[in-house]
Amino acid sequence: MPAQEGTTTNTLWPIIWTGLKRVAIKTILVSYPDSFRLEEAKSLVESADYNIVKVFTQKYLNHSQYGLGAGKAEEIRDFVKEQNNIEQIIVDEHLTSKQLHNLSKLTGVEAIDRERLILNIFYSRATTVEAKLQIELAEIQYEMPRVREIAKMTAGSERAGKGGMGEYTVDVKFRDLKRRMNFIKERLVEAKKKRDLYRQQRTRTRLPVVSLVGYTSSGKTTLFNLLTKEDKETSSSLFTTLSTTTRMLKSHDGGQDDVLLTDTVGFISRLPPYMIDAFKSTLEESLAADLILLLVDASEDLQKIDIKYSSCWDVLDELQVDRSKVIVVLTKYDAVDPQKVDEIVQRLQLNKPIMISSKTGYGIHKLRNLMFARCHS
Ligand SMILES: Nc1nc2c(ncn2[C@@H]2O[C@H](COP(=O)(O)OP(=O)(O)OP(=O)(O)O)[C@@H](O)[C@H]2O)c(=O)[nH]1
Ligand SMILES: [Mg+2]
Repeated sequence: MPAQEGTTTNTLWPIIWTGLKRVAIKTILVSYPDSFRLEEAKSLVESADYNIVKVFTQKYLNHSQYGLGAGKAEEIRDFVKEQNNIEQIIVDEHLTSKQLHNLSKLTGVEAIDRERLILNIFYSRATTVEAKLQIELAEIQYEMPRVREIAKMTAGSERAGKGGMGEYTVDVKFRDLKRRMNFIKERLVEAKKKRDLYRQQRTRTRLPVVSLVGYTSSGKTTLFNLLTKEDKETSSSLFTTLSTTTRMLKSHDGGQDDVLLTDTVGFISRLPPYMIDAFKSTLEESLAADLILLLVDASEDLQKIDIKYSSCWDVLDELQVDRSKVIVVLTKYDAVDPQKVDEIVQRLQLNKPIMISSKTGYGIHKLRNLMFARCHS
């Protein structure tokens, strides 16, 4: 591929380079009445640094015209008019371009869906070149089916070849996206080769690898920092970590029995397959470990724990992880009502529950010993 391909993004893909404005955009959130979905949607919006002015809920977000029902859409239009400062509507579901366009037209403000919101968070958080490429790939996969849809909607109103979305322009845009996608895929393959090489070198030194995986915000990086004395960013926002970090973990008796510890991107429910796909190489690296610690935030309520736990297994199964390599670790023990522990253990059907607190150090010594024992057995 010619070198300048990597720099064409500016005109081809303006959203990526515009990124997120750091000023809090005044937003309306439309989500479901069920508390898990609603709370998670709120956390996502807050993680993107948007300011939620009002929340509207709807049992179904699959109505053909706007996603939400026409009555609710009109209610939102009236609210936007009345407030006069709303800049954006976020709908907590996958919507088509047509539905977003209709909603935007009705209310007079930009409308985005859950996937665009997650992509925005990913993009604002990505720090490595590889993570940025993975996100751009997901972004292209999100956008490609929409190019033709938008073209259909604007057909007749713009002339072909004049910068509108005529047939010719659509073909050009489609071809550009495809070319960019292939270019990114090649770059990602190169990056993967490099990482494979590092991994082979590590294999030669025969150091076992332990990976921390789990739902976003389950406490992976906090535990990683505690064990490796690193200072990686942690926060209550979702998707704080988007790339993989590996560090050596020294055994107490020094030298031979060291292991490598890996921290990586977190999971979330209702993540479309193309997004899992985009992060596949990052995740595969972690999942090729000798031991996988699946972290579960035990401080939350049972329903949340349940949903998040099964979402994690969905991703692990999708990536064909060997279940016998996985050990479940309940985190944030300091914030759990001790009476609740039994209920969690029962609900998740755990055999030998491991509980830790990275805050107080509870259970950390035991976990360390278990890791070393499993890796060197
Ligand atoms: N009370 C308590 N809070 C914790 C503990 N471990 C982590 N946290 C908090 O949980 C939040 C998320 O922690 P992170 O370590 O960033 O979680 P993560 O799994 O790396 O999250 P992502 O990178 O977004 O996937 C932070 O606010 C931490 O301070 C713990 O043992 N006890
Ligand atoms: Mg993290």
